[in-house]
Amino acid sequence: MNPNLAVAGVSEPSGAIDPLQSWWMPFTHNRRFKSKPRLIESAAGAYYTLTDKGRVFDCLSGMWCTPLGHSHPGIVRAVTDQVQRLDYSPGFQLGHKPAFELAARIAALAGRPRDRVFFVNSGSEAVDTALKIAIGYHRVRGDATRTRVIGRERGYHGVGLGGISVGGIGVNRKMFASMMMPGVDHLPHTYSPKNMRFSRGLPQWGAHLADDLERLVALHDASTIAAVIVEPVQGSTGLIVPPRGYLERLREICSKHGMLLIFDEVITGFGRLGKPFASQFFGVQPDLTTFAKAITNGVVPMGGVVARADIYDAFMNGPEHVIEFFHGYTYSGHPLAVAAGHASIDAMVDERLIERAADLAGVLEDAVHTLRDEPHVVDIRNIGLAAAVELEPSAGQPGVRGHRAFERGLDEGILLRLMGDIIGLAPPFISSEEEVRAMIESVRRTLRAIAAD
Ligand code: PXG
Repeated sequence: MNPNLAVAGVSEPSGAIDPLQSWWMPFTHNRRFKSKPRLIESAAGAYYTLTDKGRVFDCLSGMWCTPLGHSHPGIVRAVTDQVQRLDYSPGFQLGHKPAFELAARIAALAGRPRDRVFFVNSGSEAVDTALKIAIGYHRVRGDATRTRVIGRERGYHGVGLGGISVGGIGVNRKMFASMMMPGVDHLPHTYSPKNMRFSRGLPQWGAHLADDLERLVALHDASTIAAVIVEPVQGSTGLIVPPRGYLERLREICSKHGMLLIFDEVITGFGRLGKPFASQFFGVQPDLTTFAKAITNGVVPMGGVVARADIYDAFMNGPEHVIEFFHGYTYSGHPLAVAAGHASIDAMVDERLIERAADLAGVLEDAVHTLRDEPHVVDIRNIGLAAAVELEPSAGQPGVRGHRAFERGLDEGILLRLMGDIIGLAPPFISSEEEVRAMIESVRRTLRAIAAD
């Protein structure tokens, strides 16, 4: 047994159980990881410290969660104070004031102060909650045949049963085909290398792909469709940036046919595009918005759904003694998450970090596109403070080149997030311009090194 991993107080004979084996890790090649573990010791600001590699720059802000940097003092203080005052508070039939205030602040930040916020604990729960709100909304208005939801190919909406049904990633779905929500259909994804390789920001080509929604309406009839769910920018499948005009067109078609538009803003929410929400960046207002991750800077799990005020109102028509929406989680509005949420918004506002993300976006765009002629690079795309560098897969071995880049990146002082052979970059908002440029130079050295190996 690795002594560093020993579970304190467990009196197993030495070597009987290696705790490394005990955790069945999420979205991980468990055997590969356990044969060569990568362990994180600590984090501060824009850096992690790994057990055997030292300090590395956090190129994806902790899976998009930690734009304000690790151990932000304001958040640490807020959570520490809160745990001493009120550590847990039931959220059914009771509430604590800061949770209501956080809901109001989030709606205000979204530029829609009358909207309502339903709290959950993760992006997956936010998506399943939004789907229930959408279907429930039509039902309470007497439009109960509207039960279908339209998702999109290459969409990632978490791993709940609703989320994988509307999601468009084959490997996340095939094992669970029998558990899928019925009646779901998918729009085509918008990625077309031929028409948009090396675009800076929004690709010019592809708005017409939104018209496929009219085809699905003709096929299923609008009277059977409750909602359309998309990520404004598809994150997990390699930062697929929407074509100019595409989201506007989806909005038009949804409004025309009485279908709700859901934006899954789990990664774009709270500043990644240089505006609080992607809906503000694009000037396209959805009816429901999911969020998670950066609301608490990743410190305590939290997610939620922002719902248009009249959607909430539609649920409020029944008798007052009846619960209007039979849905919720033990930890909805958890006091520690709420405290972290307030402190994160305080930091974003006081330190002007969303504006800073907007400023850094141009630095990242200019720097990342200089990688165009580096070995194996087949595309580069960017939006806001996020970018992707797509590598040509090794013949017959998808993902292998990406993994080599990950490993080599650690030697270059960067913790990369690889989505197969696509390098995702979304540095913390607190990064300096020099750190963003240095990150790209480290990626360059990494690409050259793996090409020379
Ligand atoms: N919706 C979207 C758009 C997401 O990106 C989820 C829902 C699910 O959130 P939870 O909290 O249930 O995991 C996500 C999660 C990556 C990466 O590397 C992205 C996610 C998770 C982990 C890694 O891009 N997105």
